[in-house]
Parts: sequence; structure tokens; C-alpha cells
Amino acid sequence: MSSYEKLVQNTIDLHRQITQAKLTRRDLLKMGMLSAATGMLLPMSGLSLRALAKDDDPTNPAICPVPGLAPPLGMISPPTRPWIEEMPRLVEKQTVRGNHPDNIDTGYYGYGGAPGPMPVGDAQGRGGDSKIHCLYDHPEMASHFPVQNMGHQAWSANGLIYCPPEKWYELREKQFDHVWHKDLPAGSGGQPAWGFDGVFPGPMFRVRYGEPHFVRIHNDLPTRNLGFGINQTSTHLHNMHMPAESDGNPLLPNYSGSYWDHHYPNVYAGVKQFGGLGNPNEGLGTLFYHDHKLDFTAQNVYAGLVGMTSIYDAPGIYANPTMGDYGDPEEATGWRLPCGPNFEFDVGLVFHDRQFDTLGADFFPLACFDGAVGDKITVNGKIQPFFPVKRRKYRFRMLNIGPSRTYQWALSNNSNFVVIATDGNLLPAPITVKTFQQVPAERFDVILDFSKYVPGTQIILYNRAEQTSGAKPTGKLLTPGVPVLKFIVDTGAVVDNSIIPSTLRPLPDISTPVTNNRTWEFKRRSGEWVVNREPFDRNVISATIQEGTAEKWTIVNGGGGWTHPIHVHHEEHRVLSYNGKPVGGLYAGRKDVISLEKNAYAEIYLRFRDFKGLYVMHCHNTVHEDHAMMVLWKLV
Ligand SMILES: [Cu+2]
Repeated sequence: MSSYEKLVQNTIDLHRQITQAKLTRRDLLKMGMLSAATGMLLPMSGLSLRALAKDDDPTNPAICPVPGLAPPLGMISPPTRPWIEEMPRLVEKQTVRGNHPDNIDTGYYGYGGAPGPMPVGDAQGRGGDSKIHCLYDHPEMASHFPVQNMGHQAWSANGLIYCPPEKWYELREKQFDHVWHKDLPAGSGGQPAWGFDGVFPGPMFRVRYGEPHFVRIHNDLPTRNLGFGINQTSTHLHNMHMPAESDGNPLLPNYSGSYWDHHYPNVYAGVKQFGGLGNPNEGLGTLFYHDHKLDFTAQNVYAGLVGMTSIYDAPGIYANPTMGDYGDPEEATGWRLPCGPNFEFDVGLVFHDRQFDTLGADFFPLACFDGAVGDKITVNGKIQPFFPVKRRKYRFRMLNIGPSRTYQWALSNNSNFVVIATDGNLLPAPITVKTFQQVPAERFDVILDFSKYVPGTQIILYNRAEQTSGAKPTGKLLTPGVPVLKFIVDTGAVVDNSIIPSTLRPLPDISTPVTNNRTWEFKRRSGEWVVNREPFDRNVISATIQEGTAEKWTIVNGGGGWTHPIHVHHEEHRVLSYNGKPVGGLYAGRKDVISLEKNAYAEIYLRFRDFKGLYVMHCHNTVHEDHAMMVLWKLV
């Protein structure tokens, strides 16, 4: 290592120490280590890569290491060979033993209790349900949730919706060693990560409408972090329509040594107006759960706290037997989408880019507020893996967990993606494309048909979008692109009863009249990411919304060279217009993420239904979110 490289490495290590100290943006501002004007670490010796680069132009955004570029402007991960390791399938989550609530662990030191509508825990945080400690720390939170002590609103006999759990699960957040690639200096021993049940990505839940489920999430994370992250969590199930106390609000910490109980009623949105289980045209599909701790979402997700959930329709919910997404292993009922026994052909793909330093250690760019991008793209936790496929159709549930990268997908043989779902929602009809963009937090379900290929055929999934910073892609399309995943077609015959149906889930009616219009401007201001000119403030509720109403929101990118993928909790939206024009294709369906491109504005329609309490809206470039691009809203 040259002395210059050493200096760069020292700078990186210093950044790591600052992150290790769990200092927030506010702490850094207070300590005078952060410039309020530029939002970057001040160019004091040893702290700033910009100081090293001798680039003191104050009008530039903070310099962040450019992935794959030599120091001091960039950072290059150690080399890894492609297609060495097989892509792991997501672990299938099982219920607790006997699917019985008695087999749910009550936690440490006797402060917890059996699952129930009301939390049992310790105000000093010595164990049990974190809600009790949270309410002790933040007593004002009690008033924001409909049931005392943040009890489960859809599990109380006096609630308007009563859906006691039928499926019982536990998750444990813990530290473990993960092998991103065995060629990295850490070798096959791996390096420390945090994950649900000690795996990355966390296990795949397969749940069903009409079968409410319960998940107790034990926080077993250590005090000492990974050089980033904090051992307080809040687990959000992205896109789920659910009671606020189970939503994973950033303000509701699950403390280490304690647990948080999540209750998912699994009724279709709008159930109160519709009756029964609700309207199946509101059905969801591909969801994901991830940490959402205030100020630490990006770091904790980067640490590994993320996993997927698939929800299927209630049996027979559609009177028409050729409709419905039932997860049928025989592929004989409903839309007959690819599934197979044990979901062999219904496969989750979690895309995540990472940066390693010269020595191969994980790096998270604390000082960089544009976002975090890395030069290694992983699929289900492996860098450039291969995946053997049978000669038939597969349903791939593609999820981009960011933190900040946008993909533009294409296949090496220029074949098609048959897109059947955008975010959590099956489209009214499949849409066939050769390429599509995927911003952080978006999901796309695609069908790929390998039946036409001879055994041994190799097809590579490429990312064509060039991106050198967390702010946005450069706009340049690479040819052929960065190879991310290789499919290898197996020999042998295989059964395929699945079909590509000509129509899928109809769009629900959106005729509820709009009773309120709101405008939200997402912008950079004084080095912070703000909504309507203000950074997130836990004491400010920016909208109070009457349950059962519909609203039109105009969301605006206030300028600069950034894109913002905006996400509203609890209720998804329909795009009425984008830059004044109607949208089509992949954007005309139900969505829960909308990418606000540079200077864009969009009108979206939302209904606010069924449950009550405190929710958020935020930018899902989670680095922007943590540096305060988020607002609270309350459903009353
Ligand atoms: Cu943003």
C-alpha cells in the first residue's frame, strides 16, 4: 500500500469509527463535524475524502466514493470471479412448532408474556414487549394509536375489525457471518452481518388472505455494531395494509433484549366498506419486510435486516375459478401462475449492491448523503451467482432493496420479461417488455420461460443503468451492461402446468370522491433532505386524515440532480398524472413506490381505510430518508 493509499484507508476507517459510535446527523451537526450548509463531513484532516481529493468547490454536492473508481475519488472492492457460487433460494419461513402460540418464546428474564391483544413488558426495557419501554420513553405516542398501550386494534373484541391470528411465527434479529463471495479476503468464513433468523436475505414468508398471522420479532442484536447500524430496530412490512402499531413505524423502537409483536389481519384493503374479507381486486402479492429505525434505516438494512413476504388469495375468493393467485403447487387453479411443489418455481430475487474497501471489509459511506452505491451487485446475498433452471416457466419476484441504486434490466439473448406484477400488485394483464427500470423498493414479478432453450443454454441478466453516485443514474445505458445473474438451463423433462393468463387482477374502482388535496415537495435544503421545506420532526404530524376518505396528493421533486423514490405506508396509490400527462404500461396499475425523476411532479390518488394510527411517507432512497426526508401522517 502506498502512503497515499494508507491515508485513504485511514480516512475510511475513521468514517467507520464514527458510524460505530452510532452518531446521528444531529450529533455530527452538534459536534461541528458536519457542515450544515453542504451536509458533508467538514474537510478536517483525516475525515473527508473531499479534503484528500483537494476538491474544495463548495457548490459541489458531498463527494462520495465512486464505486469501482480508484481512490481518492472512488473505491474498488477486491476482485471476485463471476458465476462461482450458486444463487441461494430464500429460506421458507415456517410457523412455530405445532403452529401453536404456546410455543412462542416469551423472551428474557420473565418480563414478557404469551401472545395476546395487549403488550406485556418492562418499562425499563429489561425484556418483554418493547411497546411498554417505548411508551415509557415516549409517553406521547400513546395518543396516536387507537387501543391503550398500542394494543392490537384488530385483535381486540371491541375493535371494528376482529381478526385474531391463526398462523404463529417468530423471527430473531441476530448477528451472524455472511459470505458475500468466497473470493473476498474474508473467504468462506464470511464477515459479520445482521439478519432475521441469522440469514441474509431473511426468510420468505408465504401467507394468505383470510389467515391472519402473528410475528414476534426478538431483537437479539449485540451492542457493538458492524461499523454501521444500531441495535434498535423497527420492522416495516412494506406495502401491507395493516394496523399502525404493527406497521414498523420508525418511531417505535424494538429494543435489544426485547421483542415487538406484529399482527397482520390479512384482510383485503377496504374491508370495512366491502364486508367479508374485502374485495379481492385489492389483493397484494410481493411484499418485503425491512428495518425502519429512525435515522438508521439505510445502515440497518445494509447490515442485512431485510426479507420477503408473499401473500396469496383466500381460497375461492373469486367466484370465477379461472381467477385468483392461490400459490397452488399443482398450478391448476386460479390464474395458474408458476408455483410448483414447495414454491420451486415461485422464486424471490433480492437485489442489493455493496461496497467493500480495499481490504475487503464492508463499507457504508456515512458521510455521503446522496446515497450509498457499491460496485458489487448481489442476488440473494451472493455476488454474481448462477442459478440452474428447469425447462419451464418461472415466476421471479424481483426486489430492489437499494439503498440507492436504480437498475435497468435486460437479458443477454434479448428475450422478453413478461411482467405480471408491479410492486405488490398483479397487473390487469401481463405486459411484455425487453427492458425495464427498477428503483429502490420497487418490485416486479416477471415470468421467464426457459422451455424453448436447449439444455446448457446460459442467459445473463444485465443491469444497463450506469450509476456512479447515490443521487441518481447517470442516464447512460451500458452495452451490454453489468452482468448480475446467470441462468443455466438444466437437462431433463419437467412438468409445467402453469400458464401466462391473458388477464390478471382487475383494477379496483377509485370513484370515492377526493375530499382533500395536499402537495408535498421533496427537496434538498441546507444540506438536508426535506419535505415541504422541513426535515423530519418526530413531534410534527403533517397530515391528519379521516378514515374512509380519499385524497389527491401532488408530489413534487423540488429540483436539483436527484431522483426520489417516494413511498407511503399503509395505502398504495394510483398515478393520476406524471408531469401533467397520463401514465401507461407498467405505471398505470396500483403502485406503492413512485420514482420522482429530476424536476418531476405527479398526482396520485389514495384512499385511507380500515385501520387507525400513525404512519409515515418518505423517500425510499433510505439514505435520504435517514437524513430526514420523511413526514408523519395520522389516520383517525
Ligand atoms: Cu430521495
